[in-house]
Amino acid sequence: MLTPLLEGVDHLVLAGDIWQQCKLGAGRDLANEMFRELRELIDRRGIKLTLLRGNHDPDGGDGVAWLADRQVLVTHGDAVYDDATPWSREIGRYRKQVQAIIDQYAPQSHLAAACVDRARDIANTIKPVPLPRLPPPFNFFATAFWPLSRPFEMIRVWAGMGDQGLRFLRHSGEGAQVLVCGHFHNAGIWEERGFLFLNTGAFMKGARAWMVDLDDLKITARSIKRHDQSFHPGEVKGRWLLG
Ligand SMILES: [Mn+2]
Repeated sequence: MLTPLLEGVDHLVLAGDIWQQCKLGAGRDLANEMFRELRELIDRRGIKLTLLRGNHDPDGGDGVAWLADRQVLVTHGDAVYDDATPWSREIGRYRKQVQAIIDQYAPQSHLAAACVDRARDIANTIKPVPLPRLPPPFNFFATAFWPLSRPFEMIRVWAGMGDQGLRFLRHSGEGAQVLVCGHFHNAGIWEERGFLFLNTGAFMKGARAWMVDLDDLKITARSIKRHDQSFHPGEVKGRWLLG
């Protein structure tokens, strides 16, 4: 299904939160099989693969990829906020530990590499709190609305993450002009005074999935469209010349 997206690609960066299921109980075998298949597909085509880690798979992969002479910074996105996932169900329970991690990295917060390590440490600290087992649609409401601050945090971050991404790029981007990440499930383009933040959204119900093409001269953001049982590069959302 993903093959059409690999057309003409020589280096693929996957920005995290993709192999969590390989370690979880339910569906683990299928997830491992799919992940192996994906890597084979990429390998067979001679594509260089960079796997970045995300907050759901913090143990594997690098935290950042620098591209186009360090003009472009790619990272999962949980480094963008000091506390990584402010909407997380568990964050209230771990507030003290999370603050200690933030304080520990504060002197290096102007470095992207330190911010992604901070995000990894937070992801490894916060342990999932099991939800009560409820029949649908109650399970959805429990996921989305418990604790009660969660939907408000989600909306605050969802609405504010564009500006926050640009702040992160200016403060921690080490001179990069472009930040590409996912994590927030909100595909879009944010630009300010020569800085560009692209969010590729998410492959999940209710979210849009985008991809970003980079060549020697330009960077292109486009949607991903599904048809004929496979995913294809879609409409161009924006294109910029690199300096
Ligand atoms: Mn994430």
